[in-house]
Parts: sequence; C-alpha cells; structure tokens
Amino acid sequence: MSATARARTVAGGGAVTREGIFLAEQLWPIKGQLVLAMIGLAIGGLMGLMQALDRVGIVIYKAMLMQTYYQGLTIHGVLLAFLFTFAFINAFVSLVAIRGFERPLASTFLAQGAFWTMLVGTLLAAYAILTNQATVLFTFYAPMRASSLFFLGAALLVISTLLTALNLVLTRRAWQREHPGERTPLLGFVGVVTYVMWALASLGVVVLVVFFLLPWSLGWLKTTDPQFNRILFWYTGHPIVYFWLMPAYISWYLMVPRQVGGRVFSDSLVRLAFILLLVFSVPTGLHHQYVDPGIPTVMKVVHLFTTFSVVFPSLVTAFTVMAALEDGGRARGGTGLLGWIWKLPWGDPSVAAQLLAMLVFILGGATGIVNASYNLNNVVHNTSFVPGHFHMTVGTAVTLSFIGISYWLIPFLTGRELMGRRLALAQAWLWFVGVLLFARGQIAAGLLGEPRRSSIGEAPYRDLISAGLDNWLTAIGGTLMVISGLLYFIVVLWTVFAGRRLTQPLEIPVAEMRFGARETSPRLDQLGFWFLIAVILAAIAYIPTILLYLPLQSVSPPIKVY
Ligand code: HAS
Repeated sequence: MSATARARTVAGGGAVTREGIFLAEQLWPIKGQLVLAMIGLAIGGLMGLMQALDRVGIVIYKAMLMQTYYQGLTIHGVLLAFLFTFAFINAFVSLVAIRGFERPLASTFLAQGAFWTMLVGTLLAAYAILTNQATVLFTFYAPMRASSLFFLGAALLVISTLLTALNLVLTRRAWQREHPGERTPLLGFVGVVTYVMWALASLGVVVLVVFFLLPWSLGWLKTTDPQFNRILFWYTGHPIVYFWLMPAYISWYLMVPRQVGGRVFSDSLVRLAFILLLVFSVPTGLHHQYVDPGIPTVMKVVHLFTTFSVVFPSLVTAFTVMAALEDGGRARGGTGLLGWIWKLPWGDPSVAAQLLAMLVFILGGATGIVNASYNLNNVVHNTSFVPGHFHMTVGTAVTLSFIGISYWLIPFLTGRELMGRRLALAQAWLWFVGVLLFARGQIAAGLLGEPRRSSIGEAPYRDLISAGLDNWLTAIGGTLMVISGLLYFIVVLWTVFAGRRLTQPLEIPVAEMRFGARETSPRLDQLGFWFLIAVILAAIAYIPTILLYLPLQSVSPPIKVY
C-alpha cells in the first residue's frame, strides 16, 4: 500500500475506517485528548470575558459563579495554558508522528496512558479550583497555599505529556531499526524534537511539584523556600512557551505550504530551526526574574544572551515560512512584489486562521524582545504590557493556529465535512481584529503603569492611571475574541454532529521540499548529540545560581490569601 493511501481517511457506511498506520486503539486517545482540549478552550476562554469587562468597571465574576476575580483568572490560566495546549499538542503531534514515520506509535499502552493521566489530572485540578481550594493562578507561586489535589492534577497533566514524549522517542527508535542508515523523516523528527525539548524543560516544575509543593500542601513539609521555588518554576516557565509554539511551527513549516500550493525551502533549515529551539529554549528562564532580588546580575545577563539566541530560530522561521508562502502565491498566479499575498487561499478557513496567527506573531515576537531587554523589562514587568505580549503569542500565534489546524483535523478524524466555512472565516478574522485591539489596549495601559493580574474594575487607584481609552480597547477586543470563540464552537459542533459525510478521502497536508533530506548533514539528524548540548547549556545556566541557594532557606509555611 502506498504511503499516501495509508495516510487516508476513508468515510463510508456511517463510520470512518482507517487503513494501516492509524490504529483504532491509538486513535481514540487522540480524539479523547482533542475533546479535553476543546473543553479547556471553551471554559477557559469564557472566563476571558470577565477579565476584559473588568477593565472598564463591569465586574461580573459573581454572575459567573466565581467567588473572586482571581478564581476566574486561575481557571482561565490553568485551562488555557496547561489543559488546552497540552491536550491539543499530545493529540496533534502524535497524529503527525504516525504520518511522519508512516507507522503506528510504538506503544498503545503509552498512548492510552497519556489520555487517562490527562483526564484524571484535569478532574483533580478542576475540582480543586472550582471549589476555591486552589486560587493561586497558573504560576502557583509559593507561599500561596493550594489543595494537594491541585498539585496532583497538575503533575498528572505533565506526566501525560512525558508519556507522549517517551512514546515518540520509542517510535523513532522503532523506525530507525526498520530503516537503518536513513535520515529520520522530517515530519517525525520535528515532533520528537519538540517533546525531547519539553522533557528537559519540564524538569524544573517536576522537581518543584514532586519534592516541594505536593509534600508541603500535604503537610509533610512544614515550610518551603519561595525564591528557590520561583527559580524552579521559571526553569520550566519559559521553555514551556516553545513547547506551545513548536507544534504551530510544525504546521507553519510543513503543512500550510502544502495547503497554499507552495514548497518548503529546505529540509536542513527546518531541522536546524528546531534543533536551535531544543538547544536554546531551556537556559532562558531568569529573564522572568530580572527584577527578583537574590539572583546574581551576571547570571541574569547570561540568560539575556540565551534569550536573544532563541529569538534567532523564530527569525529564521519568519523568512523561511514567508518564502514557502510566496512560492505558493506565485504558483497560483501572483506577480509583483506583494501580488502573491492576495493569491493565497484566504477563503480556506484553515489557511486564513494560520496566516492571521503568523501576522500577529510578528507583533507578539517584537513585544517579547522588549520584555527580554534587561533595562526595558523594568518598565513593563508586572504591568498589563505582559498579557498584551502573551495574548499575541500563546493567545493567538498558538491558539489561532491550533484552531486553523482543527479545521482540517476534525474533518480528518470524523470523516465529516467542515460546516459553516464562512462562519469559520468570520471567526478567524474576528479573533485577529479582537486580539489587535485587546493587545493595543493592554500594552499602552501597561506603559502607563497599569498592573497585570489586578481587578482594575475594583481598584481604588483606577482613575490615577489615565488608561481610559486603552482599557476600553482591551474590553472591546477581549469581547470580540470571546464571540470569535463562540463562533468556533458553533462550527465544531455543527461539523461533528451534523456535518455531511465525506465522500472523498482526506489526507493530512504535508508539504514538498525544494531541497530534501538527502542534502541534509547527518549531524542534523543526531538528536542525542543535540540533546547533550542542551543539557550542558542548561547546567551552565542554572547550576551556579542553584548552588547559591543551598542549603535552602525554607522559612515559609503555606498561606491562604483568597
Ligand atoms: Fe514571552 C512573558 C520574552 C515568545 C508567552 N511570554 C511571557 C508570558 C507568556 C509568554 C505566557 O524576556 C507571561 C508569563 C507570566 O505569567 O509571567 N517571549 C519572549 C521572547 C520571545 C517570546 C524574547 N512568549 C513567547 C512565545 C510565547 C510567549 C512564543 C507563547 C507561545 N516573554 C518574554 C519575557 C517575558 C515573557 C522576557 C517576561 C516578562 C516579564 O517581565 O514578566 C521570542 O521567542 C519571540 C521571537 C519571535 C519572533 C517573531 C517571528 C515571527 C514569525 C511570524 C512570521 C510571519 C509570517 C507571516 C511568515 C521574533 C515566525 C506571513 C504572512 C503573510 C500573509 C504574508
């Protein structure tokens, strides 16, 4: 059977059947995690309305059955930043790896284990947050007390991603045994690199939860060292953003070009960009702690340089993806300097959503560079500038891309045609306009000194910050994003429950290369070598700071502030 034929979804007889590489027992955990991701997006996204309206004094958290503004903000952060992203990435990258390696995942047990741990983790954390036992925001800084169920739930979510990581590594091993001496197929390779990076990055939060916060919340440890805990948190807290971003890059590099009729410039360049993300993502976390006391300036400066190094693969991505889009636009008859842009298939909701996500990421990336600049960070840190930044990155570059991916993924998995295509297009554009207004508001207000993570609607100093117009832009933009989210769920439910059965088989879109794997240096395929470099860099970036903290000054008992 040909590779393409095996990658097909065949609809028929009321049920979708799949041949060869997509095994039913591996597909249900993938579908199950997509459902969990959708639930996270729906509930977490709805809380955004409460936060946006709060900026103009409309305080509705009680109407949304929340005890405090912060309970809603915790639901928003945890469900979107952890549940939606982790569950979607586990599902999407597993599916992509199956297609990339042209074989089933190595372990069905691990694939199903990833689903069950994600489900149980979600239930535990959700119970703790909804019963107001874990109103600690998604960063859960010590010494804020949260129920042990919350930490257990969070740990299970991470374990779910690590089971997927192990499964992908084993799948690559199995592929290598079956294809001795060959280069790893790029589509499989980028998925494995994403998860290998994450396995190294998650170490901080695993140590934090397992050795400190969980025993502390259970009363087995009476006190903890909050500043040391923050260092562990941010060890994971920055590279997690690349764990969110790299799956979107997989789609931008290797799928969108196919959807627009273009080719990827080169196999080597894509491999190089992912390897650089693997190497430089982890040793960067202290840029979240530029203003924290107790960390040597020299180490903050080391992290400043590595942060700017990890910007480089994103700049490479910007030019390479643009080249692939131009190739597609010109193949469709586009001429002149910019004429190819209008020839791109803007009428395809999957493409439009992702193109708009890329455009927003240009601004999201630029604001990240402001954050990362040591002296400018003093102006923006802990102001609403920061949510302005991350709603353009994880909130749009990632989320709107995942939405765009789901516009082909859901038909692929259900064997049903995407319904409401115009509605889906309106959804993508509404999100785009919404986030630009929202971020403009947050960023400008932040520059005037408006704090982040504050119920501005209830703050006595509200009128001292003359951010009236900016706060209105935030409120209007945020509301448009929530309406866009509602449109999205109408499209999804319409497709899943009332979509017409597909008569033509669907394929996962995979782009062709201009310069393929044969030209790629074997070094770029040696994942173990690059992982070792990443470990060494992480050790250099963190060990000197960690040594300063030993023995730990464990002085803080848990404090309930909500
Ligand atoms: Fe960030 C804070 C620095 C990227 C998310 N960031 C955050 C927080 C989140 C977040 C959630 O240095 C808040 C955490 C908290 O609660 O405190 N960030 C950066 C830098 C980058 C960056 C330097 N961030 C991201 C990404 C995120 C994300 C990606 C999520 C996915 N960030 C910071 C810093 C802070 C921070 C500080 C702490 C601030 C503080 O003080 O608290 C860079 O990696 C960005 C590089 C990206 C680019 C853009 C490349 C553009 C591309 C698009 C090309 C477009 C095309 C379109 C091809 C340079 C690839 C063509 C289309 C046509 C139609 C023609």
